[in-house]
Amino acid sequence: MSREEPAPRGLLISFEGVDGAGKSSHVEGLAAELRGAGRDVVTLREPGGTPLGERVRELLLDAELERSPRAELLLFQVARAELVAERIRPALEAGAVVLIDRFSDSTRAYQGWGLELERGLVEDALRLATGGLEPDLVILLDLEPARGLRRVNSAGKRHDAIESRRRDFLERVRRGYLELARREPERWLIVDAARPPAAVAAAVSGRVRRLLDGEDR
Ligand code: Z5A
Repeated sequence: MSREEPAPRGLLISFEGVDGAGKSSHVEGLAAELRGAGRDVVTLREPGGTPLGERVRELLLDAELERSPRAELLLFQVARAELVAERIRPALEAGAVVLIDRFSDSTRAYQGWGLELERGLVEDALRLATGGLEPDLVILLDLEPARGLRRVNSAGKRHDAIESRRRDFLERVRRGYLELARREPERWLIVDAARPPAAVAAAVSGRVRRLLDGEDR
């Protein structure tokens, strides 16, 4: 884990991918499996997870509310700073496995690649929010954006401010994720999220078990 602040003892595992890739489903599935094996597991999602973060989430997902790219970048970091301080660091210090539905790489992919904000700005904002905390493992559920949106729509979920952006935005986001994964293959797992849920879950579970057994640390 790379960090600028004291070393937490638990493990931080993030799930990333375009909308509808299956992150929420697999966070819950993996949490159930790990709890069944006697692990202390905390599940979180971004943006949100604290009273302040949930208020910021409402602002961010409000399709009627216009925002500039920099304002959006900062709003995500407000929610994240609170989550890191109030939930993630305490859980890691207590030795828990923290499974989080989106973390810093969502900002890199959506605000960096998607909105095309300068990389240095994005990294500065992230450092402010996280103090340098990065996941031990990033699980990228890789899916063609159009397919993810079809899944979201058929699940009856609303089309929020960010989901309603054009397809070329989400194509850039996907390319961003794949580039991030290519740079750090030892810390990222890319799973083909077009495969059936059981196959995706098996790939996720195998890699996480190796990490927990200490083989990948
Ligand atoms: N955002 C950002 O821009 N910058 C940031 O820093 C952060 C976030 C942190 C949050 O939206 C938005 O904020 C998001 C990024 C942006 N952009 N958008 N839009 P959210 O939290 O409301 O939604 P989401 O994160 O995009 O997740 P989602 O729409 O809930 O999708 P998901 O969690 O990846 O998928 P799911 O709910 O688990 O599955 C969707 C459906 O597909 C469901 O019916 C499943 O049963 C089905 N499914 C799942 N896996 C499969 C497989 N393998 N086959 C078939 N069907 C499947």
